[in-house]
Amino acid sequence: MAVGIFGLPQAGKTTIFNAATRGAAGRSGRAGPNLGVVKVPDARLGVLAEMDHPKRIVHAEIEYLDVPAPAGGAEGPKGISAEYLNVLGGCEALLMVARAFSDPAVAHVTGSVDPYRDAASLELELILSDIGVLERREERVESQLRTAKTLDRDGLRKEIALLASIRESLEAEVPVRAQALPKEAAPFLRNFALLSAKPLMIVFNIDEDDVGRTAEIEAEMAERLGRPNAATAAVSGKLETELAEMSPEDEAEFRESLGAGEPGLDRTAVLCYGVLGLIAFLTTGPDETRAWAIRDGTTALEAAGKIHTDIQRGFIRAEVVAYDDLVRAGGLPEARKQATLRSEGKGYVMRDGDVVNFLFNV
Ligand SMILES: Nc1nc2c(ncn2[C@@H]2O[C@H](COP(=O)(O)OP(=O)(O)O)[C@@H](O)[C@H]2O)c(=O)[nH]1
Ligand SMILES: [Mg+2]
Repeated sequence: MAVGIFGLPQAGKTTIFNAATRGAAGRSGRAGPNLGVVKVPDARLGVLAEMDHPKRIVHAEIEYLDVPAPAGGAEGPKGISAEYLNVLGGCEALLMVARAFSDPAVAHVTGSVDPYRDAASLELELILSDIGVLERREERVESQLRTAKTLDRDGLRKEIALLASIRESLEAEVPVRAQALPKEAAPFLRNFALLSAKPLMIVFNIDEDDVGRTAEIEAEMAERLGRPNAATAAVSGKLETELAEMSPEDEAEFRESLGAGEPGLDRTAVLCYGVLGLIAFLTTGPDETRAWAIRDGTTALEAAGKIHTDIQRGFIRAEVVAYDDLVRAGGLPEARKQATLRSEGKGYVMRDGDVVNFLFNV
């Protein structure tokens, strides 16, 4: 589940990536995109662990890819490099970083601090890249149509009409993720890896001094940038870097003294999870308490396969209790007594926070 980070040069992409992954870019020591793994915070794991005292707690994870911006050309600075277009195309979601910090010591590539302007131009870059992809495909299909057998013509004409309608909406600056598209569009969209179709997370890299105003900044972002399949957050890259270098105890204390509230990067990871359409089911026992990321809509049988193919193959049934019910009961035996522990079959659609024990036989 990779999230591709993009944005203008000097916006703080690598800074935020490093703070989130605790320095993965520094360790990789190579040019090109940096890859790092981030734990998705989940307070429920700690609560379950207090019941079971497991040997370890395992969080769900997301991968971040820090993709360098191009050096800049005649048309001015850009956020998406042709060189790494396929890298972003391969990601399941995109995370845009826009500069909102004012530090005069860091040159601003667009001349002044205006994250809303930069976010709009970056969104336009995604759209223009997609228009290019669609135009090239339309040309190809039109030339196929000229030589196609009568039988194949209908399908090709339908494809051209679909491509043209997506392109026209893009020309009106509606990203694919916000377009209402027919079901038939899904396989085409998967093939083309259109960037504006991907869930988008917009992060403003704010001044350290503005951290106390995070909620206010985020409210404005949500109002001005909030759209279907898009989420917004404000984070101070510089502050998060300093905090990432501290021990967890010092970090907690320092955050409290700043009134910094919940860590911005934790919030970002949780929001990424949300825009990706992911939920978590939980397993717990003496060995480990663990969160497993699944797409919303995943069945019990598919969820079992996440843990192990044997559990999927030998699936008998799933014992399921909602996290809240389990906590209220105080433990699995009590939940069983209160009959909040249910027995579910293969086709059960998993819900976020289901605590599950799969019964299987191989
Ligand atoms: N004052 C301040 N400087 C920052 C912040 N984030 C990044 N920088 C600085 O801006 C420069 C560019 O940051 P970098 O993360 O390399 O940007 P990238 O090109 O988007 O990867 C570096 O000198 C960083 O130290 C921030 O939140 N506050
Ligand atoms: Mg960088």
